[in-house]
Amino acid sequence: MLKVWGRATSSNVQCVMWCIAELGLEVERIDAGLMYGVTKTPEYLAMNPNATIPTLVDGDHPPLWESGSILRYLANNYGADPFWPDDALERANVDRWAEWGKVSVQMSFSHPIFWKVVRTPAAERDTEQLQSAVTAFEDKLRIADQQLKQHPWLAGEQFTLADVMFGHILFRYYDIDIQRSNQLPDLQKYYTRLTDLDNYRKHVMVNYDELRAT
Ligand SMILES: N[C@@H](CCC(=O)N[C@@H](CS)C(=O)NCC(=O)O)C(=O)O
Repeated sequence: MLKVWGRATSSNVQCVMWCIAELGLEVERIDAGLMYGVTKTPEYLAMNPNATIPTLVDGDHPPLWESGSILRYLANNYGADPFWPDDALERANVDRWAEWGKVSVQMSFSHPIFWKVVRTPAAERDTEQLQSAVTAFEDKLRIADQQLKQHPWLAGEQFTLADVMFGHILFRYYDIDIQRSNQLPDLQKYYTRLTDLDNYRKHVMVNYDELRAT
């Protein structure tokens, strides 16, 4: 049985929970982080010295942290071709898009945009800085839009780990109160396709009011 520590409103927890659901595995999720506490207790720090979420424990194995490494562990241990291809080159193709989504794309969204809009009181927002962060983020999304013009899924013809590691960011991008580009038509269609997936709706399209600045 898998155990995941982390609140349902954490995007890093969401991609792990979505992946677990896509792999059809059973999991228990334990609320932790921010208002839920837990992460600074000695017991938690013994599992994850970073005091961050998510942390995953699979049965009797040692705890894992860093969502990217958790996702690759899940795919390696429980995933199958084509979600996580057997062939090294095909896997590397999926992995480059997965890494790109989880690192390059997420980093230019979570703190510079989502955090600034949702966690910062309106009076303290720097509109100009926010708009330039959105422009830089959309420059990255344009790369996905071009790829999705030619293929239904991010790494090609099949739904893969890359869609989980990239796609989980899109709910918040399309949901928050920002001025979005209307020049990403294939990304928009892809997002609509993601919202048709039960597991995406359940684990990613999660209300994040508890994160809002008061
Ligand atoms: N690189 C780490 C980042 C982990 C991280 O910063 N998680 C955030 C939540 S998305 C966190 O722990 N925030 C503090 C908290 O919720 O208490 C990963 O991908 O797992």
